[in-house]
Amino acid sequence: MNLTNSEKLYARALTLIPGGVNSPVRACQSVGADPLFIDRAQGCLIVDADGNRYIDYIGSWGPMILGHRHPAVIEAVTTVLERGTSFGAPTDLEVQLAQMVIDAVPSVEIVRMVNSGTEASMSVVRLARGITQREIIIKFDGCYHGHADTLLVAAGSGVATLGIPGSPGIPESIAQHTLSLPYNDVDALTQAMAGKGDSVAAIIVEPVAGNMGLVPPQKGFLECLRQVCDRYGSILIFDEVMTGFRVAYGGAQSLYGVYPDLTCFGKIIGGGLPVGAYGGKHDLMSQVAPQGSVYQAGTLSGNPVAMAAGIATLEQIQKDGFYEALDQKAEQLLSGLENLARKADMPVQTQRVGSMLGFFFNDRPVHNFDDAKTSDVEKFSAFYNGMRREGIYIAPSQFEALFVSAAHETEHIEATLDAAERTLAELN
Ligand code: HOZ
Repeated sequence: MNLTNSEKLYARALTLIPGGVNSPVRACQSVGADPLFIDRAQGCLIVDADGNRYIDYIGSWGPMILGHRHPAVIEAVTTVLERGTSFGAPTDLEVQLAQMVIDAVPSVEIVRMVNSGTEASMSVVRLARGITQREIIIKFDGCYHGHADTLLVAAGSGVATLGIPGSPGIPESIAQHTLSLPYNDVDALTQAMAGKGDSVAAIIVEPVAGNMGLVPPQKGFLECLRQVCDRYGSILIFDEVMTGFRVAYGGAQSLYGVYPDLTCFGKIIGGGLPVGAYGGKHDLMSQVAPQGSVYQAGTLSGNPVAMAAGIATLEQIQKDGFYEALDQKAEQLLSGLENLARKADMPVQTQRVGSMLGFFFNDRPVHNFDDAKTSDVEKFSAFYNGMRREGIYIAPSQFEALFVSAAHETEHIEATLDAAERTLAELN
């Protein structure tokens, strides 16, 4: 039997890399497929190692809001390469990106650059515990904040996709300080805070949940988080790794008008290179070393190549009308999918915040992780595989979001809807 290049690479990768991949979801295990190995991408198109072209709705899991290889990003990266790739010392570029993040995000007065979203959320949790001298962290079922020990409890994304409750290797003495509550459940939250609020260092939340599929906050949920944190002296952390600069230039906090004490960033601010960041009010962030005593460091933090890609990306997306145009494309896709599902008599739940979409094979509304888990994952697998055969590249998990980029044009969305129509017809 002739193997494809992706199959050959995967077979080799399996002998060299755990599970053949460097991040679990991309192994495509839960949809019963092998991963595609990617050769290159341009705009909203991604090309695998066998030369097959796909319309890409993963967008590197969020960063590629401009599409792949946007000329401004490529030029910025190429220019900075003439200066060097890493100095382990401050540069003008990190000052420039910090200024842009602070100007964009209402609650951020000062910001520290790191290398990933995981690093950002791990660092804010340490900071919150250091400031409050408390241990308990509240998170929400199905929210994913990276793979730091404290936060890998009842998590979304790969943990949800693989259907595992947590991870071996996290000592009970650490996990016991993390309390996970149902998303969008104001009663559970107020009750938990009434019992333990005085010991809660921080509440961390994805203001729009994007790691259990896409689940928007219901009216009053984010407001309630703010209220209980103020009442009990706990720190409110928004994990805007996905939503920052995605659902609006100022992130979900500017969209909903609820402002956290600390915010985590990643994805878009690196323009496709590895960047994370965390920031907030001066009085809290001044506790970070070397100004304060809460330690956090990194050789590649503020890396000039990554900073240049982030700056170039933010310069493009702050242009007038950028988000309006992007949201229109996402709405065209979402309403098209809704119509097709109705026509095919297929029960689906669709949700959208800006250019992030959720598409659940479920006949009931999805407001939290328990709801998301009642989705028909077998139907999703069949849909994923059908769409992939049609040349449409969506996340290989019911518990991830779809991302539309500025490079998706009407013709791409129409082609996607044609593919979805054929695929849904096959599912019936
Ligand atoms: N956990 C991320 C998605 N929510 C990244 C998955 C990957 O890169 O494979």
